[in-house]
Amino acid sequence: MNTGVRSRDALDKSGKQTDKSNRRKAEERIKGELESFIRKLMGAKLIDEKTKTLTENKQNGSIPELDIKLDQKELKEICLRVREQFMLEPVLLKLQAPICVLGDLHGQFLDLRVKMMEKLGPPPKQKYLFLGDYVDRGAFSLETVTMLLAMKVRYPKHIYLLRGNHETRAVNKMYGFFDECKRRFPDDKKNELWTLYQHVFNCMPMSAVIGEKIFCTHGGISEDLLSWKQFDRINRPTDITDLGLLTDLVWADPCNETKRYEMSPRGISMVFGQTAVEDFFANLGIELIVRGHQAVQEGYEFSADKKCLTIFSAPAYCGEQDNLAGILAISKNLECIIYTFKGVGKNAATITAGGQEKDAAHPWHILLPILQFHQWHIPRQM
Ligand SMILES: [Mn+2]
Repeated sequence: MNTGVRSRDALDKSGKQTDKSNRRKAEERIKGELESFIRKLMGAKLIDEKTKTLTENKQNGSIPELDIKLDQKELKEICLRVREQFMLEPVLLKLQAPICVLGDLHGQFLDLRVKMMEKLGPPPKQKYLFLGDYVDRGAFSLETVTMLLAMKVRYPKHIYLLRGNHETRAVNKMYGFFDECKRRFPDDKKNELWTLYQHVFNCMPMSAVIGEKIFCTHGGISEDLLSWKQFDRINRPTDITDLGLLTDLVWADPCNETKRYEMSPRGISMVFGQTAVEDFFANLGIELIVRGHQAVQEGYEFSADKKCLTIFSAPAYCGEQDNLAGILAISKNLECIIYTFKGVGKNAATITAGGQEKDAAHPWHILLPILQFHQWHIPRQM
């Protein structure tokens, strides 16, 4: 026997073992870091006494602040990791219920966290699908999108994030996210952080099918979408331009005055009517479309003879409207329940004014009751 070879074998083996255990240690460390990042955000509070009792939205030129600091390095690490995670998943997700579906959030971080996550339970307690539009308009785009991205890396099977039209370079440069990154990281002269988020957005999945019956996307259906196989031909990373399938998936709206498809008054993409929806259902075996993209007063709204449901999850949108937020909970047998919530802002002020001194630091906790309850069944074909 050649002892030299044998000892080399032994070395290789123990080398591999060390590799494995190092990798395991590194994975555990990353998990721990992600969990502490999520904990930090789940515990964040507003620091400005004035804004706390008003609303988390920008008001009279004052921008509210949280009592936590975001570390640029940490954000970058989460972006790089979640980008890999998105690339491991298909562009069209196939998901199973039970699952909670949320629509547009638009940087309303406290509404998301306090009214929704704390009520329903964060992942992995609950499985979530988000329909996009995490950033822009609200004061906390960075917290909103990054908390969800961190949850995606840590609990990839319990949270799924679709892309909205605001998860595109051209849109979030204009409507708040770019300015927020600049304001909060003024030393980042080349906008590296903002650019890195665009790389993440360019890898996000576009749509999902739940239980083979419920089609979920940010905007709507497309005249060009005739087969699921089309999703396999979408190569990521990709930006979204102003024409075609990807554009419709994040920009289209339902319209009760239209039968099939017509040009959208938005000046981009199309509106779709009931016949278009029925053709889509017949062609692809779908029984319900769930989408976000429009600020609806009750937090949810049906169109196309209840075949299309809009879910909007930013209550008191921009601090200017008094709309409710909606959440769709889908049970294992595809029973759908819509919950609606008020925001943490103006209503919280009313309650604290009523003398709830003890809860003043968290005025929203006492405003949790479900305001409305709706339930209907999707007719399942046997
Ligand atoms: Mn939108």
